[in-house]
Amino acid sequence: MKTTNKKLTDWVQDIARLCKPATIHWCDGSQQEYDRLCSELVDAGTFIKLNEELRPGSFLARSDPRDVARVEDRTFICTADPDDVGPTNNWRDPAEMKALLHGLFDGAMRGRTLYVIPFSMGPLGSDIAQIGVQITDSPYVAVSMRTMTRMGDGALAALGDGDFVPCLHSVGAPLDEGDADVPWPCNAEHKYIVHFPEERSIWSYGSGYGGNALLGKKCLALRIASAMARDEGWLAEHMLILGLESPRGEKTYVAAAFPSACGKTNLAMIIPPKGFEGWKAWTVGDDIAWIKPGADGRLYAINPEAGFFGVAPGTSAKSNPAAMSTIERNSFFTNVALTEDGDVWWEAMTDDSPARLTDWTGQAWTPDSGRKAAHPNARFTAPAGQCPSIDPAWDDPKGVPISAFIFGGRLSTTFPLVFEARDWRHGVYLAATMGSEATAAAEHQAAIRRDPMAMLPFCGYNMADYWQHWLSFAASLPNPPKVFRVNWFRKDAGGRFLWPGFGQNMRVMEWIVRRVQGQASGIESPFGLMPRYEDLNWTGLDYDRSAFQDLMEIDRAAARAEAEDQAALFARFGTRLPPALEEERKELIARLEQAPEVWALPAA
Ligand code: O2Y
Ligand code: MN
Repeated sequence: MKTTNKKLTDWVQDIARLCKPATIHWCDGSQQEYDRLCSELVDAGTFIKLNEELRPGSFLARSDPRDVARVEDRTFICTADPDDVGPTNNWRDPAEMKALLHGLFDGAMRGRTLYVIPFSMGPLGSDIAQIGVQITDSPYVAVSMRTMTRMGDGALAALGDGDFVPCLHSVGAPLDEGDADVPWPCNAEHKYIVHFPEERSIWSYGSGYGGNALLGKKCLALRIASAMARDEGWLAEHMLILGLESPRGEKTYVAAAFPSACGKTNLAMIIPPKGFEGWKAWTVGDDIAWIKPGADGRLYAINPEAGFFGVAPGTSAKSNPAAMSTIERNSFFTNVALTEDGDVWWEAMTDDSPARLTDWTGQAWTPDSGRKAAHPNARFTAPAGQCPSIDPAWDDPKGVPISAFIFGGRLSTTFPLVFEARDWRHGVYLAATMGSEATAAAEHQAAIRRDPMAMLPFCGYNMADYWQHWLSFAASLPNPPKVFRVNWFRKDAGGRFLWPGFGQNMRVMEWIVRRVQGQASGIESPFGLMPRYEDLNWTGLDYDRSAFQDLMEIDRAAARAEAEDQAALFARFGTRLPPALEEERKELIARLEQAPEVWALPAA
C-alpha cells in the first residue's frame, strides 16, 4: 500500500471486514499487472485471447446472458428528501438502502480477491478532474478500469491526502470452499446500482457489466458528478467533445448530446467528406464532458474518461473508420461473435456475414441461424489514445474551450436538419425537450421519448433543478456558447432518409463553426435560426435546393402538436419546473400561430 490517506486506508479496511475477501490487491496500473490479470482472466475462462496477428493484445469476454446491459430499474439515488431526486429517478431512503446493502455485501467477496483501484476521471492533476477509488472483486473490471480511466499509482499520487469518491462494487457471487467459479460471475437475483449523492459514494452489487460495474463512467462521471457540478457551479454532461479545424488552422470545439442510437460515436469521430479538403475533425471525447468556467470567462471541457466503451454492432469501416482503427489492438470485446480465425465480428461490421461463427453465447452460428451473432449491446473497450483522430489536447489538464452546444435526437418528422437557439434560455428549453422517436414512425407524428440533454438515466438529482442549474449557469459567463438542435434522421413520406448523414454532417458542423465565428448567416424560423441553401457548403455533394427545402420545412400542425406534447414532460415536475421553460414553450406556440401552415425557406 503506497498511501497514507486515512480516509482511504480506513475505508479499505472497513470494506474488507464487511466483504471478507480471500486476498486484497492494490492496483498500481502497470503493464505487468495488466498482463498478469489478463492472463489470469484467460485461465479463468472469462477472456478468450484473440488471434495475436489479427487483433494483437485483445480479448473476447462473454457475459452471463442475464447480465448484458445497464439496469435502469435497479439503479437508485438515495437522498434524505425524495423530491431531491425527482420523478425521473428511483428514490430510496439512504439509511434503509445502506442497511439492505450491508446485508448483501456481508461476505460477498468470500473466496475472491478484493482489488483496490485508485483512478482519476480526467487528466492527472487537472482542476476539472476528480479522483475515485473503486473496490471490486472482478478482475475484468480491474483491467477495464485501466483502459477507461487513468488508473493506479499516478491516481494515488494525485489523490495524496485529499478526498475521493468511494465506489464499492461486487459481482455478488461469493465462492465457498469447494465451489467452482464460472467465467462471468454475477448475481442473477439481486442487482443494485446505488448512488448517495449527499455523501458522494456509490455501491454496486450483482452485475459485472459495463456501466453497472465500471463505476467511474455513468455512476461517478454523470450521476455523482452532476450533483457535484450543481453544488460547485460546473457541468457534468453526457456529451461528446469534438474539435473542428478549418483549413486556416482555426480550431473550434463543440460539445454535443444525443440519446442512444443517434450516431454519437460517429459524430465524435467524423471524417470530413469530399469537398472539405483541409478540414480536420479531432476527437476529445465520445461520451462524457466535464465543463468548467475558466478565469477568462470561457468554458473549458475535459473528457473524464481515457477509453471508449462503444456499441460494437453497426460499427464498420463505412460507418466509423476511426473507431475501427482504434479497436485494432489492445482492446476488449464483450458479447460479440468469434470468427473461425480467432477474430471478432458483429452485425453490419462487414457487408456479408461470415459463413460460420461462434455467437456471443458461445454457440455455433451461421447466417441462417435466425438470431443475432453479437448481442445488440455488445461493446468494445479501447484506449482513447489509439483513435487516429484523437485531439492533441485530449489529455491537456486545462481542457479545451467550448464554443457551442449541440443537441440532437432521432426524429423522422417535424424537426429540420439544424437550427440555432435564439439565446441561452431558448437553448436550455430545446435541450430539455429533446428526445427520439420511441418506435419507427409510420404515422405523421410518432411518440417522442423525451431524454432531456440525453441525461434522463444519468442525472443524479431532480431534473427540474438540473434545468434551473443550466438556466442560471450562463449568468456567470460574459459570452455563453451558442446552442443548436440537429436532426440527421428526417424522412420523406415514403420513409426514406432525407439527409445522407455520417460524414456529410460535417456540412452542418461547418455552418455551426461559422455561426460561432460570426461568419455565417441564416434566416429566422419559428423554431430558431436556420441556414438557407446558400448558407451551407455544398462542394462535393449533389444535394439540390428542393430536397433541402423539404428537409428544413416546418409543418405548423406537427410543430404545434410537438409543443403541446412537451407539456406532459413539464407537468411531471410540478412547481419545481423553472417557469422560464414553460414560458419558452408558450412563446414557441405563439410564434407558430403567426406562421404559415407550412413554413418554408425562401425559394431562390
Ligand atoms: O450497457 C452499458 O452498460 C453501457 S451504457 C453506455 C456505454 C457507453 C456509452 N454510453 C452508454 C449509454 O448508455 O449512454
Ligand atoms: Mn453514453
